[in-house]
Amino acid sequence: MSLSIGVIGTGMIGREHIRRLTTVLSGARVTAVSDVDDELAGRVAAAIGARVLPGTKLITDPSVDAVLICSWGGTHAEYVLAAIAAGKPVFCEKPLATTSAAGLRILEAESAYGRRLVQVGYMRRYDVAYRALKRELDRGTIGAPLMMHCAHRNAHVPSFYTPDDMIADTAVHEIDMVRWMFGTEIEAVRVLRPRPSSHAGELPDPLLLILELANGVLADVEISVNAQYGYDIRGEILGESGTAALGELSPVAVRRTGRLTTPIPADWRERFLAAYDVELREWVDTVRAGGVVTGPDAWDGYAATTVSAAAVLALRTGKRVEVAMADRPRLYR
Ligand code: NAD
Ligand code: ISE
Repeated sequence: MSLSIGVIGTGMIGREHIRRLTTVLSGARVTAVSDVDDELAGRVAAAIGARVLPGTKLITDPSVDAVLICSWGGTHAEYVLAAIAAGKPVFCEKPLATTSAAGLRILEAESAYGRRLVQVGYMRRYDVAYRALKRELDRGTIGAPLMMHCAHRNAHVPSFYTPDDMIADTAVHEIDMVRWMFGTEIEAVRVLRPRPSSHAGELPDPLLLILELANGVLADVEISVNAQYGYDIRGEILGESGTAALGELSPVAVRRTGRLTTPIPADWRERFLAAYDVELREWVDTVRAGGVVTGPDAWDGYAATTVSAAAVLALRTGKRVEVAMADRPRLYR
């Protein structure tokens, strides 16, 4: 029997995931959708033969086995809590919550339920290049890690993008990735403001985050959200005896008139296409089999949100901010 999924939020990534669930992956169908934009929800539902339901009704509806949340970040926690209360598996796009307190409420609710139902959409953990980089690190190929240099460049962002979004919406991916890469927590964060780009309007763009990990590794993260030339994600680890970096990913290289050119992805949809496929395929397969999901869990979501909130404070104050994290509940140990 295929898994019946209800999707909340039919914007950019909601529609991407619906396309993936209905035309790429097997074993799942989208039976209901929800969006505060009724007209949009209606159009999306009509195209796939699904029903339109208000978000909280969708979660409890008997035709929905599992929930996929793709609405704006500030709405995620309420829907995740409703899914836990209904005892339904829930895949929540990042961030899990927009405040550390809301993340903590989710940890408490899931712990009280007694079984992990929540997975968070930190898809870099499923990306072939990040996985290869982690394999080299774990094999000890480059010796003990000392630093990681990261860059996260968006060609453009919408005009409503705020300085906080540069961290909570964009840098939060690197925050999750370095925790996973090094298997340790981030203890403190600083945010520096280089000379702003003339393409950035009022935004302090680019930013440079310095993440201090509990194992002594320092990760620097360049966030540029008006990079113009394309979507470019970089990462290099400096170890005691070598370096390992994400490779160049283009399937084609053109040599012509004295130049070598390779295409650069336009945006996250193109760059992480395959990672989203693997991420959702594993989630669907595990939930269908009645298993416990193995991807980034509510603790990972809580930790990323807590570090991101510390980084927002560091951006606003210009100070080094220590990350105040709750004790990890037994369910996530
Ligand atoms: P979007 O604005 O294109 O779509 C969001 C949709 O949610 C909109 O249609 C909006 O009307 C709807 N919505 C807002 N509040 C709602 C509510 N209370 N109930 C139901 N629907 C509601 O945004 P997007 O780019 O698709 O991003 C959505 C989420 O996905 C964000 O949290 C974002 O961070 C995340 N995202 C993750 C990735 C990734 O790489 N993993 C990429 C893009 C977006
Ligand atoms: C977007 O929400 C994502 O999650 C993308 O992966 C990220 O690159 C982009 O900066 C965000 O706006």
